[in-house]
Amino acid sequence: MAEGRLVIGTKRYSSWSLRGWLMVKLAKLEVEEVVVPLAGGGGTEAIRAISPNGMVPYLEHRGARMWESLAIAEYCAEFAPGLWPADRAARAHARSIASEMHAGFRGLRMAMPMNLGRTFPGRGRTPDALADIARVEAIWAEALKASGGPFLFGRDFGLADAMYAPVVTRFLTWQPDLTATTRTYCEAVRAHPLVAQWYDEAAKEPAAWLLEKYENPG
Ligand SMILES: N[C@@H](CCC(=O)N[C@@H](CS)C(=O)NCC(=O)O)C(=O)O
Repeated sequence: MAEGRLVIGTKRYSSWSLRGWLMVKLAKLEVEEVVVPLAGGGGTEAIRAISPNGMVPYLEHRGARMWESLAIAEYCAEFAPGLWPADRAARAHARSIASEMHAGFRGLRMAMPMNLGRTFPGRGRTPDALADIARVEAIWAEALKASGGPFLFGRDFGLADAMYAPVVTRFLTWQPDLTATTRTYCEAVRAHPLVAQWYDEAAKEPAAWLLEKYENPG
């Protein structure tokens, strides 16, 4: 029986929802999934009516209420501590890059929004986006070198990977020039069963949920 609910937005577009959903699935929390189609441009009325900050993901579980994906990450790690690396220094590293994702990369997010159903090769390459991509590639290369991959902190897909999974989808959609290390990591993330499930479910969303601004970006 469900012990709460996870409220998320349109799977095709909602990058933060993907993060929260992956975390909750990885921790195996039993919650009902509530998908609210994004209105576009923020301020979706149905989300504001449910979530304290008017945003998704929003999680309720056994009397706890959480918004902000890092709060959801830490809650999930209470149930599944292995979602952060076991080694203390690696764990500090994982939390640092997860926080860096949460706080930054605005240039990338603005120029290359998530759209799981389209490809826009060669587009969106603003200077800010390219600078963010260079930093993301450096972050991934450092973690993968230390861990040996295929995921950022080793064999298992963890919370740091969940934080960066929407960046992988952006790279697959917008196809900037990437190093071989980045491309290999993107393939590993795309092939993860939960990421594949999210893509499959996104492809089944109704056409009425499509938003012009993401389907035909300027
Ligand atoms: N800082 C938040 C960001 C959440 C966020 O920006 N979510 C977007 C969807 S990807 C949202 O809910 N926007 C409101 C809307 O589109 O109505 C987090 O870490 O979860």
